[in-house]
Amino acid sequence: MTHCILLGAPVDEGQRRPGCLMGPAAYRVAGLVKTLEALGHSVEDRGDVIPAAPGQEICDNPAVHHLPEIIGWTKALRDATSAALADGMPIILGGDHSLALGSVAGIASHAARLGRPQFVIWLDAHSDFHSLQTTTSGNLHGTPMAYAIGRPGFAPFPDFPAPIPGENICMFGIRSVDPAELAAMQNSDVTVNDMRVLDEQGIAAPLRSFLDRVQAANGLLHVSLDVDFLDPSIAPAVGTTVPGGTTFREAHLVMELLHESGLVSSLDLVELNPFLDERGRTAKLMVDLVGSLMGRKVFDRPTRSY
Ligand code: NNH
Ligand code: MN
Ligand code: MN
Ligand code: MN
Repeated sequence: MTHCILLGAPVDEGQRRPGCLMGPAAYRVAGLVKTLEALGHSVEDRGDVIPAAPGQEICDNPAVHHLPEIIGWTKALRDATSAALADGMPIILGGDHSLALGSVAGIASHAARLGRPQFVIWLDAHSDFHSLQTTTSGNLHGTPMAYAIGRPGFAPFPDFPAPIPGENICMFGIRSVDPAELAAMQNSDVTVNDMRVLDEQGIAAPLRSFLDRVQAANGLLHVSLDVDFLDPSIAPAVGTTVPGGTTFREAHLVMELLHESGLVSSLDLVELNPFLDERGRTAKLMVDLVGSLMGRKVFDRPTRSY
């Protein structure tokens, strides 16, 4: 059984649709603690992280907004996440995806301390691969993967502790990539399972081949789940809806396979905007997906030997 550590990350400044700051409260209201406890896990809710005081950081791309605030969140979430990893499995309750600038930094520094390779599975409609120079929206939720891989162009941020090699990063659900992100990704070893791959091969085969690699490397695995990974027809509570997302069963299957792998060591839940929800259905779906990730199933199956 797992000791789950909840870290609220009410980050709203990484995009322009106010409401993600209500995400941590919505997960608590939707029964996240009960769901985890019913599966036999222990839960410690450390409350909402307090961001570090914003400094005077600037960058030369005028589109970028709320840079000092996001740097403040990055430092605080990095430290809170890496501290939590010493005691259990952090579950970061977002908050927009810019929170992953901090959570993934904390996770990478913990892995470096242990001397184990860090892997990341990015479940998202978007690749979030912009540097501060290439973002045209200026929304910093579009940047955490580029920071984690060690792309140049993050000078005002603290140095990323131990950049994650591209071959340790695998994306699923991708269907909206800006030209500058595409160029940078094509220059990297990141595995991009876009929706076309999932249409043709299903989600299980590419996921299993990635999990086999994590297992073979004795890696730690961080899961970053963006609400817009899901099709907006089942998950409307997100500012950046993109049609053609994953179905209810595809999403649960990912979570079930991740559970069976036994490899997951940390989780981000990001981009939930409860102000855009319909009677809490998106919050509840996200909590149910965490249930599948943490072992809820209808039938017991022999665990695949990863
Ligand atoms: N690529 C776009 C941008 O940088 C969209 C990013 N939006 C997201 N990412 N929701 O997950 O603005
Ligand atoms: Mn995202
Ligand atoms: Mn997204
Ligand atoms: Mn988004």
